[in-house]
Amino acid sequence: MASYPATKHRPPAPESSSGAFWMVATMLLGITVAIVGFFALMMWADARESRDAVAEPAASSEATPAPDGNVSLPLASFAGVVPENAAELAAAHKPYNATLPPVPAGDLVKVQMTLKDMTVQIAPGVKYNTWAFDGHGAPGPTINVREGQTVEMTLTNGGSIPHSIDFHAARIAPDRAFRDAKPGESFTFRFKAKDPGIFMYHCGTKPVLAHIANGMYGAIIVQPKEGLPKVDNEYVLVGSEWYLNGDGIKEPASLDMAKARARMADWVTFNGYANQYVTHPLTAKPGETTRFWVVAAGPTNNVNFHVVGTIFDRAWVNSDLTSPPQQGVQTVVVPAGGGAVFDVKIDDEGFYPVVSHAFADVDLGQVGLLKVGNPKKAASH
Ligand SMILES: [Cu+2]
Repeated sequence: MASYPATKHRPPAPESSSGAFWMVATMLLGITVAIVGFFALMMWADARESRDAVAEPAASSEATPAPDGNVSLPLASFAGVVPENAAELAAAHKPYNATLPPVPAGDLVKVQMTLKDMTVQIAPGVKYNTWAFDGHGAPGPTINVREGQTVEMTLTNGGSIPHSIDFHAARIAPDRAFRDAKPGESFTFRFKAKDPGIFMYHCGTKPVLAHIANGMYGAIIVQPKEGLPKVDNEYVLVGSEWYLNGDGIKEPASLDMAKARARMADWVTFNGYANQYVTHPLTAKPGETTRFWVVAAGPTNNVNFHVVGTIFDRAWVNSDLTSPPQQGVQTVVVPAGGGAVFDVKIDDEGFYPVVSHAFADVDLGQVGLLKVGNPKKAASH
């Protein structure tokens, strides 16, 4: 900064004591300028520091708590954690019946569901506190109707908090039909099954992520009026994943909402229990055609449906049963909240793994076997 000699602008100094006065005044002015300069420098440095702090990510190791008190990191995984006698428990487990139930007769199909808090096993020796369906667990019962039938749904809330039921197969005002039922309350609504396909149903009470993650889902099938090509075996597979706050071995686990948000599943299943159709395979005879009705319940994961060792002869992608099926397809994405239908004719005896080809999910339990004929030994897929 340039400085100017004060004397230049100074009026002529009177003789004697006024010289000392100007000397003191000049010194005071100099000191003032120095102080003001010092503070200006400090303020500039401060401003620069705060700008840098905004630009740089927070270095703090503490996670920000989520609104429900969960912290987002770190998250503990219980993937694959089973007790020592897991093989024995898996063999003793009664698998969820995947066989498609028959279509009831008549124009009106009455469905009764009771929601209930219950502890179920989701893998050998792994217990989980669900909000699920009385008499079924998770998934709920498979409903199979024909296009044109009317479904009369009676929902009873036997749980401890409000729940609801959202049918993707319905065209209906959701604020009335899919409303919350208080604990102990029952209510009934009807809808006409107008659109053929396989559809998800689920509890739609907020937060939906928690209600689906806790087991509140299932499949409803609407057969097209004119029917699909006749097949020999029909199986329904509902994909879903589980997020645990403990290993579930000594004490039942409950939902870890932070893991559900982070998509960090511990177990991924077909029909609610890891690997159950590996231990208890689905069956077909050589030369038969098998139909898979698949829903991805999520709450978040898709099912990348694939049968190892074969190719789909017919695939109704997105369960659009009003259009011709695709042919010769290897893998089809069934989106979370969506469905698809697959026909496969297998001639050679053997074990054919049925998977989501997102292999992290196979690793976490979303795999089964289709046993064709009477092969000697299970495949190792
Ligand atoms: Cu619910």
